[in-house]
Amino acid sequence: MAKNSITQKIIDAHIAMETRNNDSGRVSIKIDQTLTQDATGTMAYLELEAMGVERVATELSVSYVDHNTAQNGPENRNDHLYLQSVAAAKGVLFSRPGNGICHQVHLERFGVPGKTLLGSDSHTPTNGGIGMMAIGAGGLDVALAMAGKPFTMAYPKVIGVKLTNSLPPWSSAKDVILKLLEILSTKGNVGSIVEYFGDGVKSLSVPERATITNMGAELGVTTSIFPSDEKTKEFLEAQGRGGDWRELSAGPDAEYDRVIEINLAAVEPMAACPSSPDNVKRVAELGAPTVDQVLIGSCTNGSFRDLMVVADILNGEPIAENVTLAIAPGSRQTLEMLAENGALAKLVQSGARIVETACGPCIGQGQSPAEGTISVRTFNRNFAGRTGTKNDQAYLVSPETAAACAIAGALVDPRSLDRPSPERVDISEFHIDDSMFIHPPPAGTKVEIIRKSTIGDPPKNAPFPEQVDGVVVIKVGDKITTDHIMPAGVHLKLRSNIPEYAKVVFECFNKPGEPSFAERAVAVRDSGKHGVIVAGDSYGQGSSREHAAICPAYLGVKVVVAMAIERIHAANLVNFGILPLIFANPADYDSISRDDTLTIDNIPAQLAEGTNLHAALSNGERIELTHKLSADDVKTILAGGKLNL
Ligand code: MIC
Ligand code: SF4
Repeated sequence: MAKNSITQKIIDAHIAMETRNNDSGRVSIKIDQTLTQDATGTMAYLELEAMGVERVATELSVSYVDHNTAQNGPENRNDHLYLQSVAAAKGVLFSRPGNGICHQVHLERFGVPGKTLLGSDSHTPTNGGIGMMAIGAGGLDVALAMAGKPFTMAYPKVIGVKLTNSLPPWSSAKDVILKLLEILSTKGNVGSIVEYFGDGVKSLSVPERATITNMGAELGVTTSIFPSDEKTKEFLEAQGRGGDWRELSAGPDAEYDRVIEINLAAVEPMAACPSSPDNVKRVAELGAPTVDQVLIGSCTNGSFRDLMVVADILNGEPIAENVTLAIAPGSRQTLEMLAENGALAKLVQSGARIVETACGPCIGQGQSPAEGTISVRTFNRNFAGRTGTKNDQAYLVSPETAAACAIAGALVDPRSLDRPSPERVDISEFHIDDSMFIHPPPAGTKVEIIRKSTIGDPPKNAPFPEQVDGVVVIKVGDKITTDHIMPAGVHLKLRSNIPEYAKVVFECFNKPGEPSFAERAVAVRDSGKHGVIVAGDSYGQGSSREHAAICPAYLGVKVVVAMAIERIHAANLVNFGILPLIFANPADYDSISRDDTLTIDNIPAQLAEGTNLHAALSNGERIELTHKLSADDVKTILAGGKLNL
């Protein structure tokens, strides 16, 4: 327990009564606010409906439409209509398409220091920048929170990150989180919360802090959180919400499980190189390769501060002939303010293509790079293929570096531009216009929920079998992300249609002329056996998309065996009745191949007995598997998932 940390204070204020004195290593907390986005939200509200919930029980629940806004075909708009109508029916505030990316808009308009927020998106920790305990989860867990149920997580270890001094010109918040990713990497941090402290904190504005907590998701931690101080007060006052401010900081005697110190003054422009957010190098050492594309925006770097810096650096100067530059402002507030103060004109003068205030290219909705070219992005993820191009080379950088690359046409350190550093953006009044939110009508009002033909029901799952007669349908390596399991991009519009979406599970591993993963899994299922996925370390990194569990479950997968499974994905597997198991002896990973059998008998008895299970392989060898399931998780799995419960 990290005494007197911010984490501890928020947990103490939110601990659900029934979990007091429970030393299971888990804690359940009351959730004050929830957020959903359209790509995970349709399932979340279908699940809410399936649970028979009349009206949400939170202080505030917001449904954003920001992911699927391209509307190629009717599916996206069908989803929007469903989301808008179900929000009205269930008492949820609806943020219309065009209003901006959920995390940034929530920070601007609703984030409150000291409160808890559960969101069906892995970058929900963005609001940790304002001092919230903001956690990403699967849609079903968010639906349960909307229904008023507490959220259960591993009792967190707290990693204290001490920031000292202030950033030099040309370095910014993005470089700080890239530095931390270099230190902590994307794996091995499950169950921790990162808490920032030290005299360097006060040099960062709330949107800068939010860049850091946003990309903290890539560490695989539960969330990241900053104190709430004078800077937080200034931000809330500038958003016309001064009344939401309260001071929140760790005590001087706060205890952390581990402390890392970052001297901000020594932070240089950094880049996450292909194809992992923790493949971090200093931009200066990359040798200035030619760049084909620069993309600026996303929930990491789409703030007013970030785009003002970009406008200041570009200053209307034409971008290099060999690059294209696209900018997606993070919110309508930001776009309106850029339009009003003339910065937007400067960006357009430079040749920037302004795209919608939405996730857009970050989730592979357009702007895929050309083959074999370098794409420089201010986003948070560069997993292979996420851009929509095979063998892509995406580099993640700060807005300062991105702007410099657009001018130079190469991946350069912005300090090499040899020009005055951008001015600091301090703002005392944001443009407030909440007209793109739709408030739900009073409880009891009759609302018709609009369900077009592309909106299916969450699939039904049978109770878990007594014995797993498993067949290994796929064996994958380390750091498999949910983008590998359930690709987004052009398939994103299938999120409300499980039978169709399930066809592309593990698409990136399919080989031409061979049966796909989905076909192999269905063949196993139809033969009366059970699908098994075998994986290496850190399985299920990245997105909170529960489709990475729902679709495999739909195809008959019953067990995932890995060296380690990431938090949100492990919870999603449980929620949809898939047993997440870990090799007790990591060397056993080498004794299993695709198409082998894996038999586990007496599952209920073995799960009741403890954390070790015995399994038999095709060659008769017996191996030991372990799990980290709570008694409730076991109950959920045996029932065939949470909806069955
Ligand atoms: C992402 O950045 O991968 C997403 C798209 O925002 C996901 C959610 C999703 O898959 O819908 C996330 O981060 O959780
Ligand atoms: Fe949207 Fe990208 Fe942020 Fe995910 S990471 S919420 S896709 S902007």
